[in-house]
Amino acid sequence: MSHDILRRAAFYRAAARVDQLPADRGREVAFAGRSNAGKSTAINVITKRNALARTSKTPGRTQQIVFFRLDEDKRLVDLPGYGYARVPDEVRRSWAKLVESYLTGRRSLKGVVLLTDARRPFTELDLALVGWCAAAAVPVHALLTKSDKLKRGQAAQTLAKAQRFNENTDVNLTLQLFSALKREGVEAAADKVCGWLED
Ligand SMILES: Nc1nc2c(ncn2[C@@H]2O[C@H](COP(=O)(O)OP(=O)(O)OP(=O)(O)O)[C@@H](O)[C@H]2O)c(=O)[nH]1
Ligand SMILES: [Mg+2]
Repeated sequence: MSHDILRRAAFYRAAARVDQLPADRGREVAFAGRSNAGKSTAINVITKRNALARTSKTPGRTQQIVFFRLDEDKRLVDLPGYGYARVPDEVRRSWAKLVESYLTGRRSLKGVVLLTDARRPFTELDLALVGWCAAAAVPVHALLTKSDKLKRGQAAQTLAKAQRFNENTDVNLTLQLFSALKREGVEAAADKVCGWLED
């Protein structure tokens, strides 16, 4: 599958409130996950545009939904991270409101890429997010990320365990190992994203 369209990504807009979202038409794919899981890094390696999405060593910084435009009616979306302990309750509540209403009310949203750390995948908040997606009938593709931090055998075990876990839930999500650092699984992830964008 050609991934050319991903290379055209350019910053489009940021929204801190639902009324700031761009027009809900065309097709978009969103990246979600805990703070520091590697959402922005994944967007950069998948688009092969190194400085596109801002990455940081300080988790919990981005509290906005950031839109990248691919063409007239296709977009990638960087969702604000969650699960960062040192965030005031008020910020946490406004995060939940923004992300839940985006996920459940967005007609152009065709799929969510969920970044979850391969060393401790599927935290409670990850599962809450998967639940919102399931309620909205939005498919989820999980990237078990930072797989470079695991030995090969451990990574394979983690994947198998996550697959078994997935078979025992009613939400159906697909999953794979991913490492932005070692460029593992980048093509497979880009295939998934392009498939959703093209339908
Ligand atoms: N080892 C390793 N580190 C990674 C990988 N992907 C991202 N990181 C690092 O993880 C940190 C966080 O990455 P970001 O892409 O900024 O994470 P984020 O999910 O966008 O974080 P927020 O915007 O705060 O929610 C950075 O220091 C990255 O360099 C990976 O595959 N392997
Ligand atoms: Mg980020």
